[in-house]
Amino acid sequence: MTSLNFETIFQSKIDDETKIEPKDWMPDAYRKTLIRQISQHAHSEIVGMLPEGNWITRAPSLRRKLILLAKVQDEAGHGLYLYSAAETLGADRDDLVQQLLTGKAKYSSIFNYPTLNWADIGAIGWLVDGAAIMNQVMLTRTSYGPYARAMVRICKEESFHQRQGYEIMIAMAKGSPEQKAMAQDSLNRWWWPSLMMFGPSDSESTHSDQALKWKIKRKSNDELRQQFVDVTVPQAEYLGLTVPDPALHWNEARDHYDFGEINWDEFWSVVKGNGPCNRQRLQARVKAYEDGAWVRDAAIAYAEKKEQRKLAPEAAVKAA
Ligand code: BYC
Repeated sequence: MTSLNFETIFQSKIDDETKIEPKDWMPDAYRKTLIRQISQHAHSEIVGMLPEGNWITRAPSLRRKLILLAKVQDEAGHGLYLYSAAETLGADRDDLVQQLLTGKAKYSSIFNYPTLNWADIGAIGWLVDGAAIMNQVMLTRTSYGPYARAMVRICKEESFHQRQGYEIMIAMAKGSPEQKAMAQDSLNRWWWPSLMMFGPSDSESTHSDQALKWKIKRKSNDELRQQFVDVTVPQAEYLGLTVPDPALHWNEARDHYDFGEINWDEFWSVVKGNGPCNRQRLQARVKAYEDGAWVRDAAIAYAEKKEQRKLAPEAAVKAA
């Protein structure tokens, strides 16, 4: 069969909503795009543990500590499913990790902002996980089977994360005036970076057109961002908090909120490594990798020993 025929079969599967599976033929560029996006997504989950991990020891009660610990552990699990999904495309996990540690790989801009107080943990769950779900629900229908299936479980956990964040925000916003002021301050700091999570505007997005044709993405960056604003503004109103955007207003004709211009210079500066915490985040990951070397060595030594034991009876039979 010619590669043209393979390409036709591939595209007809996409058109018919049949998932592409690891052993199916796929264009190199499709494979490359998926490895790029899935590995960036995995790195985001892993680096995303850091801002919240910072608050596990300082959570205000045992209940809050247990919930936060479970959430941060979930993010590690998401990272692992996603690295596994990238491996089904032939990517080498060690290579992907090295790309993260050397600063070559991207991860979500949002995790380069600091968590200054407990209200930030509420704002992350509410806004960051809220934005992540908006994007990931779409990805449960992505055309690559292993990625779509990983997203189903991840979305269930993310929806618990979003609710735990919103519950913290309710407690803070309905608490003392000082607590309400903390909640407002964290909304002020996290609102715009959360909108940036959806990526550049459609006119600036390099990968969107092709990703939409291949049904890797099912909605554009701007569509998802609008959906997020529409869902989140009433939630802020319920909390009695003000979204920090003077241009925000309901547009009757469009049936959507209009909102102000994102500071794209800030977005690209953070993406290029110059956000408030980029260096700190990479240093933390490098340290974790180095500190974990003995665990990897021990796991490899154990696997080799187990393999040798399995082979030993066979060797004994041969020798007899
Ligand atoms: N930050 O052509 P575009 C979570 C890059 S974590 C940094 O629109 P695409 C959580 C983009 O990579 C959830 N870089 O790209 C964890 C590209 O660069 P390259 C994270 C960004 O891929 C812990 C360039 O800009 N979710 O839930 O079509 C605690 C041009 O962009 C960003 C995912 O990763 C950004 N925000 O669309 C709490 C979802 N945006 O590769 C929560 C999976 C764009 O050409 N990813 N760039 O060098 C996606 O859906 C898509 O990759 C994006 C971007 C919508 C993010």
